[in-house]
Amino acid sequence: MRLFVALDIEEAIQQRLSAYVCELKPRVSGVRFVNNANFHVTLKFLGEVASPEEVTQRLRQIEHAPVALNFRGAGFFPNPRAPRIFWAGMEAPLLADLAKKVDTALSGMGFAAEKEYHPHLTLARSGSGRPRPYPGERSPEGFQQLARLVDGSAAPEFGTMTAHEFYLYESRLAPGGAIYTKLERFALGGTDPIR
Ligand code: 2AM
Repeated sequence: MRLFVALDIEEAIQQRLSAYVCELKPRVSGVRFVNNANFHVTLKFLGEVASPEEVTQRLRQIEHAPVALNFRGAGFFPNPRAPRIFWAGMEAPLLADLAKKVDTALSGMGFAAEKEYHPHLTLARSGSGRPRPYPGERSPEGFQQLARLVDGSAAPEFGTMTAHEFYLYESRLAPGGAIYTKLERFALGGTDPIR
C-alpha cells in the first residue's frame, strides 16, 4: 500500500483555508485544488510499503512533545515563476524536529531520507502532482495566474493550533483525486507544547 505520515488540521483552520481557496477558485482556470477533506501536513511520504506493521511499530517508538503551528502565508513550489504546487505556509519551530524523528525511526527500511524539510500544506497541484517535475513538465497558465493573484495580496492568516497526534495514512489514487485513510494514530506526549 501507498503510505505517508502526516498531521491533521483542526476544523477552524480547515474552514479558513477552504474559505481562502473558495475566493481564489473562480478567478483562475485549470488549477487542480485539493479537496478540503484532504488537507494535511505531510511529515514524510513513504510510497509503496510492503510491511506497514513494521512502519507502525517503529513510529510507536517516537517520543515528542505536542507541536504548536501557526498557519499563515501562501506560496509556491518550486518558486512563483514556475509554480507547480500552491501551498499554505506555517510557523512551527518543532515540526522539522518531529519530521526528523520520523525519518530516523524509519531509516534502514529503504525510504529515501529527506534532505531538507519544507513544512507546507498543499492547496493545489499541477501536472503529475509530484514535488519534482518530470523533465520538460511546464507550469500551466492557471498556476501562473494564481501566482500573480497571491503575490499581489497580503499574507493570509489561518489561525493557530497544537497537534497532539500524528497519523499513518494510506493514499489510494482515484480518478477524482487521491483518497486518504488514517491507518494508525500516534500520540505526541507531554502536557504543554514547547513553542
Ligand atoms: P504534499 O505534502 O506536498 O502535498 C500524499 O501523497 C502526500 O505525500 C502529499 O501530501 C504529498 O505532498 C506527499 N508527497 C511527498 N512526496 C511525494 C511523491 N513523490 N509522490 C506523491 N506524494 C508525495
